[in-house]
Amino acid sequence: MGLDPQKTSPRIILHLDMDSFYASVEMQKRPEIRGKPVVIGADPKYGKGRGVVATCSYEARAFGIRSAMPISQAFSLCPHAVFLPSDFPLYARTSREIMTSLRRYGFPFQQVSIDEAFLDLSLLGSFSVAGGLARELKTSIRTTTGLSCSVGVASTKIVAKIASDFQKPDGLIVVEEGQAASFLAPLPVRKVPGIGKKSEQELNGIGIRSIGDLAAYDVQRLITRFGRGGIALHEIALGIDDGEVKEQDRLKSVSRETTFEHDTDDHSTLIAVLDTLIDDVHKDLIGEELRFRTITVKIRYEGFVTKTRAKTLMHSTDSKRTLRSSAQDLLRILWGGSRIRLIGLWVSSLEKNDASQTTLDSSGSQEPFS
Ligand code: DCP
Ligand code: MG
Repeated sequence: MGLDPQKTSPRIILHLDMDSFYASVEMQKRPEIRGKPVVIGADPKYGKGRGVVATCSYEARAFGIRSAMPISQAFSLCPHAVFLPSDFPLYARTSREIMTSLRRYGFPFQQVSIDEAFLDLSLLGSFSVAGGLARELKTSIRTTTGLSCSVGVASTKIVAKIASDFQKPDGLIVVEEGQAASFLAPLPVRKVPGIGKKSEQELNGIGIRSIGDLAAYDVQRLITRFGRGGIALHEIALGIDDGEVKEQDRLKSVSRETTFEHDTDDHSTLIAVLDTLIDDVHKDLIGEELRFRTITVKIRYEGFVTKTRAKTLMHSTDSKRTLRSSAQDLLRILWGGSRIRLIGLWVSSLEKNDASQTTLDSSGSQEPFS
């Protein structure tokens, strides 16, 4: 059997997503916290801490703790959980190790976040062979890193992503071509990537609860309601999506964003969360040995209106002080005092650091809390 794809061969896309990634890396490093509720994020300060949960172990999820929840709420849900700050350089190193091992298989590869990636396995020609490779990948990642992941295999990227999420943790779901619509139909619309709480409510409001309801809904009425996005929604529900697996330039930008569980206009919360984003982005930069020249702040208001503002420096730097003052300036310029749903920070125009260029204030050593 040759590996040449025939015209009739199905597309076979694999999506892999690490389970409770930061928390699992910490549990791997510290055997004494395995099996416990572990929460990664801001310091809870016995319930008075600001900032949010980055992620938590599945044991912590049993208490209702979730990513992006205020850390104070996580503390009240489970005060005896193990609370740990993020160690980005460690997660970035682990991620690089996993992504390098996935790349080595030689299939078209696209990393989409620190812990998830797509592979285009169409050349394998069959879903059962692809399922076998998926099992092999999972075993290999577990052997080399001790971590578990969940994998979805399907004929489109979106269905593969929904499938990888279907049986977390340590899941493996293969949705063969032709089964996508029936796999999707019973799932709540919220499972579609990009459908958040607000869109879910709006869809529920017109009687659409499951992806099957969405597939059966009159497309013209969806267009009237959601504009061109209505067509895309309808196609996703039918399992139609021709998005390709594209290799991306990992060095284009480093970013972080936080969605608030409840929209907020509290200035000190915004500053505290921006500070966490600054810390996280900066740790990533240092971990990756990168300097930046452009800083961008993004805010999303209630109702999905999103604004961004960027600043480009004369020279590249890895200075945390410069990152903080620029980000705070940009937030000041952008924010009109209204309630905010999401805040994001990214740096771009990146270049590899060269030790001789390190600026005096770049290591953060003069900053007591960095
Ligand atoms: N992350 C974060 N803040 C968020 C969401 C995620 O800092 N609001 C970080 C921590 C996660 C990592 O990104 O470990 C990967 O995000 P995932 O959405 O894949 O979440 P997890 O891997 O933690 O859990 P899951 O098992 O649900 O994939
Ligand atoms: Mg994950």
